[in-house]
Amino acid sequence: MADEKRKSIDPAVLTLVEKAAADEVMLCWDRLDEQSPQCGYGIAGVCCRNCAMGPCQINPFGDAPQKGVCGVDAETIAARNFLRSIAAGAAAHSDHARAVVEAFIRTADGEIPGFEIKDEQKLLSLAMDLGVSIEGKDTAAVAKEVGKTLREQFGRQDGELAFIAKAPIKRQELWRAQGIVPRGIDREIVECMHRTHIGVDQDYKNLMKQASRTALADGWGGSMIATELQDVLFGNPVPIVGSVNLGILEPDQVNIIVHGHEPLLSEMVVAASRDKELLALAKEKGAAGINIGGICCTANEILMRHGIPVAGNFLQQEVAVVSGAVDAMIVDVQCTLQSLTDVAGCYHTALITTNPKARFFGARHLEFDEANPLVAAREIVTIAVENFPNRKRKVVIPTDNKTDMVAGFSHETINYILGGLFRGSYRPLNDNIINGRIRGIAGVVGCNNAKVTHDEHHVTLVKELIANDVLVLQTGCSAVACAKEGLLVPEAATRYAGPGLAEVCEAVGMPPVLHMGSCVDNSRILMAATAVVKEGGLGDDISDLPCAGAAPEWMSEKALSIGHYFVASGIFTVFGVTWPTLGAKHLTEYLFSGIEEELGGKWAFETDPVKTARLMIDHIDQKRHKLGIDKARERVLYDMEKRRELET
Ligand code: BF8
Repeated sequence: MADEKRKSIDPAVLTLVEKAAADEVMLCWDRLDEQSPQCGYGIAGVCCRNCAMGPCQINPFGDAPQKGVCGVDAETIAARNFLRSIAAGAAAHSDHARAVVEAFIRTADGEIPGFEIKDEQKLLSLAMDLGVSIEGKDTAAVAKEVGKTLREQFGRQDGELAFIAKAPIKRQELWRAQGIVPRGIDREIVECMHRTHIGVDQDYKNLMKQASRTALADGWGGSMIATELQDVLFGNPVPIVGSVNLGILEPDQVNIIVHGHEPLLSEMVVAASRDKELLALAKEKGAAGINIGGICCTANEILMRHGIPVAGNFLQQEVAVVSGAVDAMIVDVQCTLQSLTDVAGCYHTALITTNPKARFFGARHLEFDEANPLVAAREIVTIAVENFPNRKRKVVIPTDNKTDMVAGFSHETINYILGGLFRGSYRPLNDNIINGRIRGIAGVVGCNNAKVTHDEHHVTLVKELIANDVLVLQTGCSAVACAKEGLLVPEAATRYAGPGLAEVCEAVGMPPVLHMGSCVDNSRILMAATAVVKEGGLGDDISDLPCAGAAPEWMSEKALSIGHYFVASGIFTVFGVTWPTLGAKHLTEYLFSGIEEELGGKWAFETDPVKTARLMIDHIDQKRHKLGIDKARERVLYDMEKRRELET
């Protein structure tokens, strides 16, 4: 990119991009330049390399070739590729969930020192959801049975995943009628791989049915299991103030960045960083203290539960190291760039991998032993502390770039904030949607992508939505982008929100943009939507709600799985940057339109964030019209009688 400013809207990133250039360090934007122009067949989703007669490519402009060696056409190739991506995304979330379940069972067995059941209330409600009897059992026994029941969800061969029953009844019936209720998490993922092998499923609509079933196994399966059990283990999040961006790095302290997705080790690293002996060691090495910061979803997890600052989102991982102030970066799984080894090699940063599933050639590997997590965490912190005196290049910390934010809005917390401690309820939210102060709800989630200006699309889209009275729920890197812009504090309501949304936010003291956690926590958005349906007055299915979803800077296969479980749950979902089936006309038309008749939700693709907001708002308005609440947008104070009228 010729214009450096096109790389990011974040001044902290631009400062360090400049430093990287001066230090002759290559970043992802440089590699994108090297890779450009990228393969058009790959971009359009019509390259097949599923057998050794290929790779075969179909000309998306209708000229030859139109068939692969086996006779496959563009529709089948793109549908298979799309399905394989969803399988990979669902696998990533669900394998994370498996690790959580295993740690949960071991915690219940008392095998992991330092871990305990922090939220007994949530454990009991989980037990009730799963039909686990609590009669005469202590917490550990209930936890063990809950853990085992959830572990079985992975290997089930038939029946229905347990959390399907949490969805609105009408949605469950629709899934059954469509034959897309997931049976077992692993089974659905394996079936994706089978169906996409050469010579198996050749019907794009049938392939999309499996896409829906697998994505649902993620959203209402793996991701939901991870969220629920992490809440029980580490505590259900409640609103907490934190700070965000690279200005959180401290020049005179040992800086440790935890990066990745599994909060198990990071929880212990946080504990170790407060250890008196290690703090004394830090002092001995000339440091004023030990500072922990997070990147990617691990950041969201430890922010929500401990208020640990967030250093940045996906595209900030390299530049964090370029600051020269990161003494150790600890990575586990997902969204960790292989280039970190090269970048860390240019500075003094110790790059430490911790998960046997994700080792980096050239990085130090320190396996996280669950049986003794504090030992591994102490070792990691010690490495960082001892590395502090080795800072060899100029340290540049964009100290001005640090913003306050509020995180930790679980769907239970929204209930409490809006309804009050003794009458927790979604009623006030529903009422404010019905009376038009809140026009609708949007889930804006997902990644950064080096192909578009970092954070710009998230921030522009979310500002546009809240200005139009749409309450925004966020997770993942999107939440971090908007937090840096100052949208995740209550004051943002007065500054950026439309009058109706601002009025509601000011009345309850909440931001117009609610941080709901990491990417597995998109399951919280499903639960919030379900709670709104169950509260009544806004239809009887998620697809009736004035709501929409978006991932304007997506890049990962996990994002595709999330998007598809939003669609299969009845939500209109818009993705930006690029769309992976554009070379297959019929499949694309089906995903953008025909699928709505079956699922009540559909996809859209739009690269302009303002137009994306318009699509979402139009959809919200259509749903309001169908519910007969579109007229309620004039601001009127309703008495109880009028309110009852609206609900009938
Ligand atoms: O799972 S939003 S870049 S960090 S994939 Fe990755 Fe995308 Fe960020 Fe978390 Ni989610």
